Amino acid sequence: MTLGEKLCLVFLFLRIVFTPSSHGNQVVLLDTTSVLGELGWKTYPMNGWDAITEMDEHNRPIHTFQVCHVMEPNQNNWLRSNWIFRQAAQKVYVELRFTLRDCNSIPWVSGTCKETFNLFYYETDESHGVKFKPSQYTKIDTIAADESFTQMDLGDRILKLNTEVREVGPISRKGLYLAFQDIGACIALVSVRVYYKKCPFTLRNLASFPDTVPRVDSSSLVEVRGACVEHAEERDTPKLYCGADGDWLVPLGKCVCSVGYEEMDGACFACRPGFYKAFAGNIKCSKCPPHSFSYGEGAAVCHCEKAFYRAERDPPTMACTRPPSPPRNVVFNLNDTCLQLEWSPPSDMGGRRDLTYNVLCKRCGPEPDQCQLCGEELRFVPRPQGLTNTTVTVMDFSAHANYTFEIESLNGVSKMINYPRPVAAITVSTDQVESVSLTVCWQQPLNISLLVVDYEVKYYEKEHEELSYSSTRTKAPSVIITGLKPSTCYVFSLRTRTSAGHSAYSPKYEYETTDDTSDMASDQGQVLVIVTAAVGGFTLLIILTLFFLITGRYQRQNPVSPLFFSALPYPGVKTYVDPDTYEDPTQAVHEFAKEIDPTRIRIERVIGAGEFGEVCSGRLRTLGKREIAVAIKTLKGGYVERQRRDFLREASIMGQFDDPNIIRLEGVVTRSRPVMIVVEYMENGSLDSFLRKHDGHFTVIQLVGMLRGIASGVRYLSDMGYVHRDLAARNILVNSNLVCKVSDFGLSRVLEDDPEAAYTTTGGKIPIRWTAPEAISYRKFSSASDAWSYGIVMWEVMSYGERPYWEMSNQDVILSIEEGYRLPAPMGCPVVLHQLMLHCWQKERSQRPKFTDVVSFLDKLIRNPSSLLFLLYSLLFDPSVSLAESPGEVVDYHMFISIGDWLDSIKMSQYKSSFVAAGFSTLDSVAQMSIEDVRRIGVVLIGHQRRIVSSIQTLRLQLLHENGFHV
Ligand code: ACK
Repeated sequence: MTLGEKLCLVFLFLRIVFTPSSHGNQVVLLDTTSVLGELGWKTYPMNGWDAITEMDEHNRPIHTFQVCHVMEPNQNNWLRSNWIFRQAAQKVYVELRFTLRDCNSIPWVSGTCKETFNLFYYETDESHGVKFKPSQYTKIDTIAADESFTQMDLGDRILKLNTEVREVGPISRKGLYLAFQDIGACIALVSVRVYYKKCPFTLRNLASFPDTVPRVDSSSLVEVRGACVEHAEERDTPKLYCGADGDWLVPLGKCVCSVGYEEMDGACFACRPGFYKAFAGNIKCSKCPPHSFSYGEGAAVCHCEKAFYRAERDPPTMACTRPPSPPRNVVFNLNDTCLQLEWSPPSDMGGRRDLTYNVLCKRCGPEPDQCQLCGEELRFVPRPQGLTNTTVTVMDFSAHANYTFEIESLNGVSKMINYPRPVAAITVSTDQVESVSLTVCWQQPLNISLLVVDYEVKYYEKEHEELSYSSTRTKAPSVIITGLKPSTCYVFSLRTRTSAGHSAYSPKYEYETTDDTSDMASDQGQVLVIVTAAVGGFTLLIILTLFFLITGRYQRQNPVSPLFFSALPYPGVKTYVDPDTYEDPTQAVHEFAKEIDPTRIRIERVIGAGEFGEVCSGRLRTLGKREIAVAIKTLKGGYVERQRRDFLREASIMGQFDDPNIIRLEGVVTRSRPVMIVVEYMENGSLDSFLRKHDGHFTVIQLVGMLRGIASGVRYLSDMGYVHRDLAARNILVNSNLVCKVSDFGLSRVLEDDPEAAYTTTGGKIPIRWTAPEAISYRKFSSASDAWSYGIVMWEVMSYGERPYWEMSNQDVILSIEEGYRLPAPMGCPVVLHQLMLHCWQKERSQRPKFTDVVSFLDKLIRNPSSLLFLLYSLLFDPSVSLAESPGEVVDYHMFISIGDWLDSIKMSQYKSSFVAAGFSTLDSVAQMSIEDVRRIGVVLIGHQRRIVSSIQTLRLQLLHENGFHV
């Protein structure tokens, strides 16, 4: 045995421990550590490289090749692998692990000992019988050791294992041989691993991407198109790029779950029975709207219950509805030229608001069955069909005839039924038309700054009170009223319509006509004079005095006394003035905001950062020497004039408002530095973070109370003619009493500051998720677009500060809204509140609710919490319906006979034993539980706590309702 062989053999007695390298995205073509039998590699010459196979502790072979002819010159020892099939690889990686002896540590070998070896390859389609010819081989690299070992290392039995990786490629033949050339080093080749890299099969954005082999050129990526998973469809072509290292890069596009399917853990699952999903998108299945159901799985829409329908244009999110009941209380008012029919709306609107009326006229003979349809000679004003008001005027009828009018109420689903629809009928005989006429005059109001559009005189027979009344409009300050009955007491009142709207009605005046109808022939008839005059001052007042001047037969019913009424629609409400209309913005600030002496302000701490500088909390000494808590917005130094103007614009706007639900401006500091805006302090900060911090802590009624406050604030703004444009929970502040106030004013500047605002194609910057479609597309901002945003705020509140549309991109939000998708009800949100949200998100902006109606709707809910269980939103929303009249439909908790059933129904079955173990075994006892109780029994996940607590609240309301509870 040569010295070299001795040196080399020493390796075998040392345990070489190596950790496996990562194989995540590698396809291994050869790994000598996993070959169980002989490797069968060839050596040239035979006594050059030496193959030694040892067994490891798991009895697996370690194939090692050694060579160590360091004493002899001109070594040329080759070791050749077997043929390696390259499979799909275009480029392969060769990983070598070896030890190498340091020549300096071997005496007497200088000149002959080497510290490198060479790696070669030869690509060929032939897998067998290829003779070894070194000249065919291409050199890959000379391999040197990072760490060679010495005699001392041998003594310590520490072996330094080197790992070297080399790339080989591009390879086009079926396979390759590797060859190792030793030129006189002392090497032990411990393992050889040949692999190629691939981007492995993956699922991303509901699309699957196959195993992909990267390009040889490491700077170019392979574009791979994904295939949507089952029940998903492409939204934008899903793509990934396969990088040279086998990593997937740059995900683009995506698939979304198809109609009837929802996303869960990267797959699309069918909606459960009772749920539906009408639009493709990554949204959850929604519960079927009221009066609809889905029996099977994967429903795209829910079918209407028997006798309930959906009109062609009703969105699938809308409850199924039914035709209305007939109109009620039909009355008529007849004079010699016209017949006015009037009725009350039906008691059951069928759950819809698109109510119209048709009037059918029949002319009847003496017998009831001798009726035929009236001819075209009869004129209906405005028309006989499709009436939206509860009145119609019929003209050109014949005297001495019997007419029967059938009035039918219709809504969007009336044509769905083909059986005869119930009508309300009234028969009118025109025999009695004998009347007197009366001229009513009044004096034009003086000093009215507003333009008078016209006057309306309303009158009715005193005996019939206001059941049926007539009214007439005129631009002149007088009108001749014909067709009055002789010897009948009438009640009159008058109102003015100005450019600002209607005034209130004047007080009522009574007048009894005489029995003398002969005046009909005279031009003048009987005359009633109402004298009006205007008094100065901001609010328009009109004095009405009545004189009854009836030629020859003077009668006086009321004492002559001055009476006052307001002619403006909202007495005392100012309109908002855009500060930008002031040439000098400083003038606007001083018009609307008080200048505060800065010595009255004490800044205590910084509470946040605004666009223009810090927001601090502190105290303000009022002029009455009291100290109040305030928030102080500062304008940081180094501002330019434009920034100062933009900063103070907010104060100019806020200073015009005075409402308990609008953040109050205390004043400004503009005459010294820093420039400040001082506003009332709101202890709980902004609503979104407040709700997120207190997830699940409030009752539904408390949340509705907050929403009511916000709606009332925005009602005030819209009455003032101010459009907020950026209503969002982050722009609402909450004080220690949970009172919510609208803040962040400043028009376009607000949007510039808002981190949510994104630039649109039309150039503006808009908080897409909160903004109505017409405002996004063509910047049509109005109180109706504020109503849309208010609906989003409702959703944020009811979901405790969840991000609207979650992680959907702005582009997807716009698209899905366009496709009719609307946010589903947050968990535990009563249906009526979600329906109000949907009402706010009507595409047609005129159909969105007015803030005054929203406030009164929420008031009704607060006054009668059990109404949160009513499903008939449209009934509740109708301002004319009081809750006492509309019991609606109540979710029946009697279905849940046990705690187990209840928990099953809210998908929280896993907590059954926790409830029972903690002694909560009846629904009554559960209804008493607080959130702390829920936590105590072991519900730790916040989402679960929330689901259970909201269901407990509903349950509690149900129980209260059953016990006749009323607030
Ligand atoms: O969520 P927050 O605590 O509430 O953080 C922001 C921060 O200042 C930056 O705007 C808070 N903030 C703004 N105005 C007021 C205020 N009037 N009262 C209390 N905190 C306020 C807001």
